Amino acid sequence: MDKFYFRHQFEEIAAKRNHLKPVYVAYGLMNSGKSSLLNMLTNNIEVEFFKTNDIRETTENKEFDGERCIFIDTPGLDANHQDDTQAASGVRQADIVLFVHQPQGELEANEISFLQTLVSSFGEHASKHIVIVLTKMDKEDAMKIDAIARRIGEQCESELNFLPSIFKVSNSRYRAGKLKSQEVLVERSSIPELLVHLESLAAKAMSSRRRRMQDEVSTLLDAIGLAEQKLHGEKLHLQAQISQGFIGFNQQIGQLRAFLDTKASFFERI
Ligand SMILES: Nc1nc2c(ncn2[C@@H]2O[C@H](COP(=O)(O)OP(=O)(O)O)[C@@H](O)[C@H]2O)c(=O)[nH]1
Ligand SMILES: [Mg+2]
Repeated sequence: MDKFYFRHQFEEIAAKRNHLKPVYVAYGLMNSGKSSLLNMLTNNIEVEFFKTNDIRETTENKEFDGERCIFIDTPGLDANHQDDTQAASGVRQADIVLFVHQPQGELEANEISFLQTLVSSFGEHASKHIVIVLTKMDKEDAMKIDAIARRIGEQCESELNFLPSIFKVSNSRYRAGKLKSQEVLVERSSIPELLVHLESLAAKAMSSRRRRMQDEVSTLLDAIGLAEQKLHGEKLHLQAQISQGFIGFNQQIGQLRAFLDTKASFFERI
């Protein structure tokens, strides 16, 4: 940890202060339906804003600056570990995280480990900031999806000590409903329900953001204090080493001086 690290940390915290709107970030495995979900939530129904079916070529996040909120799409968690670390560093920008999962089964190990990062980042208020969204409910039997949702709830509770809200949605059904003006499909997609929940979270997001930033700043100041102490210790150690190194040198100089004095007195006597 050097001064560049600390400066970067401060800049990340400061960047968040600049967003005046709540920031939603979608995370999840590749192909889980993140980009499709964000297109629905941002009302990009006919023409997609977030590219779906994307072959993961870049690790860049993509941002939609809406009237009242900002939505950020991320590339996906499973390509390689390096990118997961990068994704995790973006967690600071998020007020609300949509953790997207396609319900073929329960949460996988790398999903749990990323959720762990998220839960620790939000601390005791994690449930107000992280929403688990199960997509593609049109593809599976409702009973099966209910069972998976229950299992995921258990995994979060037992492995992360975290009780999330879990929504089951269908992006395709919502899209079809909107395009054909079929309200029944729209309702049955459960996206409207999710939107209401997200709005209620956004209302509280700004005050939480202030509290989180204060926590982050004090954690950072503590880390700087520790680094300062460590440097001070290293300085004392170096000083001791240097003076230790001089002992031999001083002895040699002393011997030389004594020798020269003897020689000088010898010459004086001549
Ligand atoms: N049947 C169905 N397919 C979906 C749904 N959401 C996304 N998909 C499809 O799943 C694939 C991956 O979606 P995408 O949004 O690109 O996933 P991402 O990699 O997580 O961003 C695409 O072919 C989407 O059309 C859904 O709710 N139902
Ligand atoms: Mg995508």
